[in-house]
Amino acid sequence: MNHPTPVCPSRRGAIRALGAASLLTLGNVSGSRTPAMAVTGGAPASLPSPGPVSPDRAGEPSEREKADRIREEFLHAWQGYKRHAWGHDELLPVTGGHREFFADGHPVGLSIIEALDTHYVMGLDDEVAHCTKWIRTNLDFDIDAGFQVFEAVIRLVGGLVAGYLATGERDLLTLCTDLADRLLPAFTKSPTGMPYRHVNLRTGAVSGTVVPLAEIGTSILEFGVLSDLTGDTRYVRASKRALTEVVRRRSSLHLLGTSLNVETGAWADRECAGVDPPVDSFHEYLWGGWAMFGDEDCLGWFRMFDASFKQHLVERVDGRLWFKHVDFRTGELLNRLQSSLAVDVLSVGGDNALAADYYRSWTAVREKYTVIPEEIDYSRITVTGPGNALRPEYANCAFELYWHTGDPFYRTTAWRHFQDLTTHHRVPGGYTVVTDVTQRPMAKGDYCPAYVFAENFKWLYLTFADTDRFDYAHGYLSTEAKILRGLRHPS
Ligand code: DMJ
Repeated sequence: MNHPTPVCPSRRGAIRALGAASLLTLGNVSGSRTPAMAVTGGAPASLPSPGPVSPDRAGEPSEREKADRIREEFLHAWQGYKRHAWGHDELLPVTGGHREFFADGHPVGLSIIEALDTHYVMGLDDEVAHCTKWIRTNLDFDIDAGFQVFEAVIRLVGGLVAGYLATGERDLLTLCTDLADRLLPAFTKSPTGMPYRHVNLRTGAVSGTVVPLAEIGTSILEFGVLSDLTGDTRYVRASKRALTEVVRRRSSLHLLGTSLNVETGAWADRECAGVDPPVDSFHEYLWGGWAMFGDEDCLGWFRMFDASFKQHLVERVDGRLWFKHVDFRTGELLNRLQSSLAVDVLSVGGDNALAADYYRSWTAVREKYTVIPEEIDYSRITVTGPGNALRPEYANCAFELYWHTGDPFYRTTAWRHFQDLTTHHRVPGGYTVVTDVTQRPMAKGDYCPAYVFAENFKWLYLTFADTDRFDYAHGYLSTEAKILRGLRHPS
């Protein structure tokens, strides 16, 4: 990767792995994310130091002012949640309603948990206190309902761990451990060790035997940190076994299908989705296993798939980089669909020209449609999924590439993205999804996914703020933007 404007000469490769989400329908928000499939770094990842705040240009807010604007808009979204949906999982910002994400009738305050470390890095200490009080008073995972394991790990386990790291509140860690213990049967009851899709938090009953790879293999960061904090290795061992079982089922091309039957271990399809959901964050967490815990197996696997992606999936159309879908056994082309959730396929493994190229491909899509649609056919950049479920991946990618390279292009495009976000997703009650980016005015839906409080505004804020609450040199964030390493507590 080029380093056009290195902010800090000591910067070197290695940024955290990234993620992306799976379901492409609005309001159905499961998923995982995508890694940069190129490795150059040898050591565990670290974020480079922040650069100096750039001077004002004529008519342009300073970087600090931009960070403040982003925080204001985060608070606009948050006030909507507090006003209309407090204690429920998610806000319906147009009608002022709410919905539960995991199980009807069983709120777990998902948006509150998602927001914890965002409040902290933004210096919103009263909100942190308000949230932790609600959690201490109300949260109880003894719930007789099936929870989706992947989502519970990245959002709830990750959120509580990050909240604990931000606040030091033991209750958060205790609740997190209780939840993880309730999720473990999904792994331990499986004959292969690859987790079932759902587990009943009270009874431990499991269900969902055909599981996409992102849902099988996106837990080593959260469970690994939990094992480190508690000294209980059951969590990280469960995650590592699941990864191992997937990797050993690769084809002779060193490619993977999309979903496995976790009881029989058989592939459920022949499609290699590559960097797209619902596989994406499986690869991201291979890098994460190395970057956070120094796991050499994870690094080797990441490199193996990286090489295979470059050999079998990469293609360029009109100079733009994309990743095609192929039969994972033969390499035969299946389609040229690409999910916007893959936009943060970037520099997980260090300097990576592919990561920068891919961001530029999606920047071209953003420039064409203003708001990036959920899915395109990249052969002619036509829209196949017209909505945008307030996706955070473009901002995620801009943050990573900015701190990786210091190239002001990423701040410029991130700011443009933020402005479009406020233009097209903002409503009086907060922020909401767009259902068709090709219409003018854009058609809006009525839904604010909880990940908005974890991701969109945090990525943008960290891109412009030079906060002393985050260690830009060593920080590491999960696929759900949970800060699992690098929260600082300046006196
Ligand atoms: C979030 O839950 C996370 O980013 C996850 O990895 C994928 N899907 C959504 C965002 O689109």
